[in-house]
Amino acid sequence: TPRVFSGIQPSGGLTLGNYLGAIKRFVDMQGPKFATIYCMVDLHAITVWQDPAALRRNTRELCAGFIASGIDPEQSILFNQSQVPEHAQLGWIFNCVARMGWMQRMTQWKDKAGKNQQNASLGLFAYPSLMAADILIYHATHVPVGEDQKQHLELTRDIAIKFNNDFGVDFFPVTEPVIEGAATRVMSLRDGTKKMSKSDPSDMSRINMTDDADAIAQKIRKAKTDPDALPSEIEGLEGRPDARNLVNIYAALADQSVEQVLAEVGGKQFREFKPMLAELAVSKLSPISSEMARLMNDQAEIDRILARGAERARVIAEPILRQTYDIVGMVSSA
Ligand code: AQP
Repeated sequence: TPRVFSGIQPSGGLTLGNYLGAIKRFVDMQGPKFATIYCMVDLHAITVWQDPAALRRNTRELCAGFIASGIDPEQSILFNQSQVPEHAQLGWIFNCVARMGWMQRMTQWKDKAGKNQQNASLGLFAYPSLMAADILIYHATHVPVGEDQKQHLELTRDIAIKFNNDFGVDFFPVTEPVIEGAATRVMSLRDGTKKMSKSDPSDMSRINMTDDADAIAQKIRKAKTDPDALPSEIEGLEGRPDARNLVNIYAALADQSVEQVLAEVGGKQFREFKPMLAELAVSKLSPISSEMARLMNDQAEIDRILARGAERARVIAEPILRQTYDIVGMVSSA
């Protein structure tokens, strides 16, 4: 069975962007077609400063978010990255395969490092190389992600190809990004040209998975829009990023296409559409947030799930690391 791998950073609370762009699609990929492996990438999170207590809490809350959204920890392998040391070990090998120039071209590096690159961590620069290791340590072939991760996945392919060429082997597979659906890029509620993000200083820019019904309704009511009515065809959303964003969110939450949504709501004003969207969002998200809160009451159980997931992950990762070391020429004890 082909393997699916994806991860989310415990660098803050989950947003609607993470849910629609990633977790909801992770749930869809569970089933007989794929072996699914989902990870809380804590080693990635610390590429920028994380308060240790907050990191621990965010990791557990993220695990609760996965399960509350429908990831079954029996069917999928669910774990946190630092408990499977093979990620970091393969990441080091890939640091020696990847080129500085490749990393320098990454838009996430440029955005996150900002003007003062000299002051960014070395880990932030090497982020995509560790991400390639996350995927390839399982020989995963399918990686569901949001649009913003496309460039990193291309780099993962480049690393796999260069490794195979350098050592004259056909060892690492070339992975396929799976970027599908209406919400591969959920935008800020305050600015339809900016990605909705955990780390945006404005809480009004995003819907958090832990927001209550009132907060969700208020954020949608205050979301930026334009004065025009909704179009009945998709072309009518061109040049209207805020309108497009709300329609995309509606479509993704309702499991409909954008065309279907516009056929239904075309001609309506935002003052009519926003309450519809708020009601839909609350009906889909509040069961998840209450289940998250319930799961967070038993942290020992969450820790057991993560430890068990890590054990299962290592069964796959350990032999692949051993073979990699062998290909590279490391002397082993066996
Ligand atoms: N706005 C988004 N729309 C669609 N997908 C999104 N993803 C993130 N934001 C959106 C997808 O969620 C997965 C996990 O992302 P991540 O936590 O590893 O990192 P990120 O992309 O950096 O997320 P944030 O929320 O923007 O965090 P910060 O603010 O810390 O940088 C990925 O599949 C991503 O595509």
